[in-house]
Amino acid sequence: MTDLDQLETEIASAISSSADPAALEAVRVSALGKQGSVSGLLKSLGAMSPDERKEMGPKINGLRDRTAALIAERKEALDAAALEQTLAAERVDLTLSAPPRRKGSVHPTMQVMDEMVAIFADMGFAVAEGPDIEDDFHNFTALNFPPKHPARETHDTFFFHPREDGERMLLRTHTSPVQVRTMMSQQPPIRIVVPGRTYRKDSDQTHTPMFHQMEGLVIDRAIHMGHLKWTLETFVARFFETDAVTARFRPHHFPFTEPSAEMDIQCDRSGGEIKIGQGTDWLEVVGCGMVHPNVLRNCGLDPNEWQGFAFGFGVDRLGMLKYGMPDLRDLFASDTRWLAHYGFSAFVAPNPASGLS
Ligand code: 2NL
Repeated sequence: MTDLDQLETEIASAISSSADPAALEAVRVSALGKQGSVSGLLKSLGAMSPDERKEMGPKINGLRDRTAALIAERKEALDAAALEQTLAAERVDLTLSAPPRRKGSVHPTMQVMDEMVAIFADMGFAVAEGPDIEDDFHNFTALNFPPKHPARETHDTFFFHPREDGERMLLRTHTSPVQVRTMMSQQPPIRIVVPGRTYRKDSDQTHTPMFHQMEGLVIDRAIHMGHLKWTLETFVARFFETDAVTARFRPHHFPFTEPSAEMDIQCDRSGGEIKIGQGTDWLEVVGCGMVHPNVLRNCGLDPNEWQGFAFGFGVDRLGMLKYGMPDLRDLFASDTRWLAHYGFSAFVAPNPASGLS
């Protein structure tokens, strides 16, 4: 056996025994690569005599061609085997049910607003909305805030830089400017609730710089505090889904109402959670009062002809009470695990006939 035959036998055996593409590639490099054994033989042709080259040239080239063909054949076989193995190992079970899709949920504050609107709409209230960015007149002056009232200070209210005309716009500190706009643009009777975002420079365990309010306003002839009392008591009973609540009105002060009051409802805090409609504790739920004559006049209404009542709820706080959420700041933390727990289905809109929540 010549040296060439010997080399060819060795290469052929290395090719047929290479078990994967990487091993085969190593064999190819050792034979046909730049430093490979067959390549070395091809290079040696240049140094031979013409006769020798005539004899050895076809033999070495033949060796090179047969080696390349063997490698190609082996590569095809290895690739086919790898594919077979993948097909055997990776099966798709078409009977398997699809993994659950992540669903969003309605934020508790929005759910509570929807519940409140559903109840007030059932009583005949319309919903009114207005801008978050307000001017001094609609947020303070029309509402009978005296010129030096602390809420007008930059300490309590977010002000923008003054405009060219000197007007300092602000983030509304309550939704009342929407009621002012409604009184100035519509003839009474007026029955509206105003849900929306409000802003104050407050930040601690029970206050966030942005929070949600729902105010209400009723203007008609001969409206009195009895109407206010029935409206709020009926609302609270429906909201907390109890037959009756015991409420008390504590005297209070707001610049925009006279008289003013805060309404508390009786509750039981003894068991850790708050139970409405029983017990000996009191829970503050809403501020309210009869619309101040100055406010009516500022909005173009004659107080001798029209009277009304108004109220304001803190929506975030009311939701915490109803759904037992201990920390106000969780409402604004955007923690998806918390939201999945306290959130509501988007497919069940609250309405007073089928239940609120
Ligand atoms: C509170 C108190 C209240 C009003 C809001 C109001 C609006 C107009 C005229 C008169 Cl345009 N009053 N709103 C009245 C009483 C209380 O909110 O502490 N809410 C969280």
